[in-house]
Amino acid sequence: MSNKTTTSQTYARVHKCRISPAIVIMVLSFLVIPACAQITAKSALPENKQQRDERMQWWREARFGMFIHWGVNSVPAGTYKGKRIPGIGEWIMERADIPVAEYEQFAKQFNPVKFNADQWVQIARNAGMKYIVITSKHHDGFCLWDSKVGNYDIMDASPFKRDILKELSDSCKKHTIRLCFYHSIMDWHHPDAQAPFYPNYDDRGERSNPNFARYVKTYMKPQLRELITNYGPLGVLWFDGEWIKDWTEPQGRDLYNYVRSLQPDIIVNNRVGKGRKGMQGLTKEGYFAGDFSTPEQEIPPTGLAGVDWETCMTMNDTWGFKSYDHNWKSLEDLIHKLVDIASKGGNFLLNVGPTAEGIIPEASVERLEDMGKWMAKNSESIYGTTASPFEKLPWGRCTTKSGKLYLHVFDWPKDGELKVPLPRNDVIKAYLLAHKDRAELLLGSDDNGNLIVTVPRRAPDKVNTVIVLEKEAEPAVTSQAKDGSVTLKASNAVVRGTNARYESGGGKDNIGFWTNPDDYVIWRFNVTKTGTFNAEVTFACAAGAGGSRYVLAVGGQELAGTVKDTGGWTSFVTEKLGTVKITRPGTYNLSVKPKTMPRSAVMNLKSVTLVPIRK
Ligand code: FHN
Repeated sequence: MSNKTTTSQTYARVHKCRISPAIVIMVLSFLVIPACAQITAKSALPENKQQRDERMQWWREARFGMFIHWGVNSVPAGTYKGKRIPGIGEWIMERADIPVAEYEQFAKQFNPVKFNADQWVQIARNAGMKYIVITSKHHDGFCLWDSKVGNYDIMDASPFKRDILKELSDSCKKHTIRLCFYHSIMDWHHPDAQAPFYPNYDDRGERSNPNFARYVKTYMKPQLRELITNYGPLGVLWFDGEWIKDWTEPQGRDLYNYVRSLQPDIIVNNRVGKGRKGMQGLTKEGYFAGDFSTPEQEIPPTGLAGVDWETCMTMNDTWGFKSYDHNWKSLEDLIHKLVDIASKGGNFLLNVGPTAEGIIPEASVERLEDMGKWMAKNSESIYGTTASPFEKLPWGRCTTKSGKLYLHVFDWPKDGELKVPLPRNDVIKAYLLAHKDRAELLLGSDDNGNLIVTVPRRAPDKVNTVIVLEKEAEPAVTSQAKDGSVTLKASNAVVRGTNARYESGGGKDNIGFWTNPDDYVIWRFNVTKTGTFNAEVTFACAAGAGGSRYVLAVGGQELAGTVKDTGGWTSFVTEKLGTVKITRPGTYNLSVKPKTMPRSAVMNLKSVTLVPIRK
């Protein structure tokens, strides 16, 4: 029997083998198991925070990936029977109401002889992309690999007869790019899935297929096993099409655990289950399967602390190739989007839609090459960075990495002065990231002590010039004691400024040499038990050296103090300055800043203690 079987036979063959009584029992057991499986699936792969952080690390540091939407839909390329079909190209089967048997004719024409996996991988790599997510199977059901589970694939249903995913897998290994697969849960070709819904293959979740569970068990899961075991290890499994009625959260959880049981360190997006909130893509409150959120064609308005998310976006208006869609985003727009997303702590998955010949459109290649040129000089400000500490910046965005702030200047200051809402003393030095010798830029401050960076008159890079601020080290975080108190010792403080410094020995264990009133002291501490606290300052001051006024600031509250003589630089006394309220658990900064220094020095500061007031 030739393998050129018709659709129903393609899958029926799989089905027919079940008629025997053993099969019946097996099917019944299958129906029973799922319920409990889902329950057990919930805890099939316990993982603590550290293990999860290790699994997610490469992905979080990568920040930039290539999405590839490719398949049979690139043959009609947006036109059907001479008519241009509106909307995204990969939906032509649904949008033009093309019957399965007719659509299969396009598969017979899908022969991408110009496909070159190395070339594609190089294009991604040179653009600065760290991973590739390709559509192993999109909604139209066509599979880009040699599947032994079904015949609607590149080997059996098209004249190409080369395993595209195999060639990509080999190339990604060669060029150290992570290969990831997009996989559609919705399937407009499979008789047990949405094929019977013709012409409304995607009825937005109205209709149900009584055999859908069989599609999941005998087709989708076995194909996922093929993809993970024969083409892996994979970076991410990027599910989609989960909005159909026949797909449920428990099935999503089960599939999540099934996939991770095949490759424990794989990462799975939040479209494996029903947790996604529409195109905004964030995961709903509550327990939903999936490792990261997936905003589509949009960027969250603000950073999302502690949330793993990735915006996927087209370079024109379609994911799959459309011969007449030339509405390409500009290079400036694409770089600004990459930076905007990184500044909010997210990843950018930028799409290409290759032609039916296997060519990535020139307009995409050009833009990726130019993005690569920018990344070649500035990728330090993208890879491994975290979200900006600033709400909004009028001239651009900011990304951070240990002790460094990367200021991404989109709108260059005409007066050559870049204003940064940051205390001048928090910054050691500033330089242009892409400048060959990283010459230091002049630092100043405005009347409020906020930083002003003097920059060249003309923007070195008109799209986005990155200025690096090397920050003073951040203080180590002090934890709250069991009794709820917080003791901030001088040894844990960080001094901002020139003269004051920590000194120890000879009765000293304090911040001393405080002869510059611009110098100030900072601590960082963590609170789990909130409440009202007495703020107590332990200090010493030699006779006649007192009188300096200072401010203790924490959590948006300020307490004023005046240093009195204590009789010697090591005669420490503790003084209650006042009370402060800490209403929310979290990590806080506390600073002690002089306002005046009438004598030669401010004080020797030993510690600040926050003592909880018992109700
Ligand atoms: O329907 C798909 C669409 O074709 C494309 O794959 C995008 C990419 O994220 N996802 C779905 C629409 O949300």
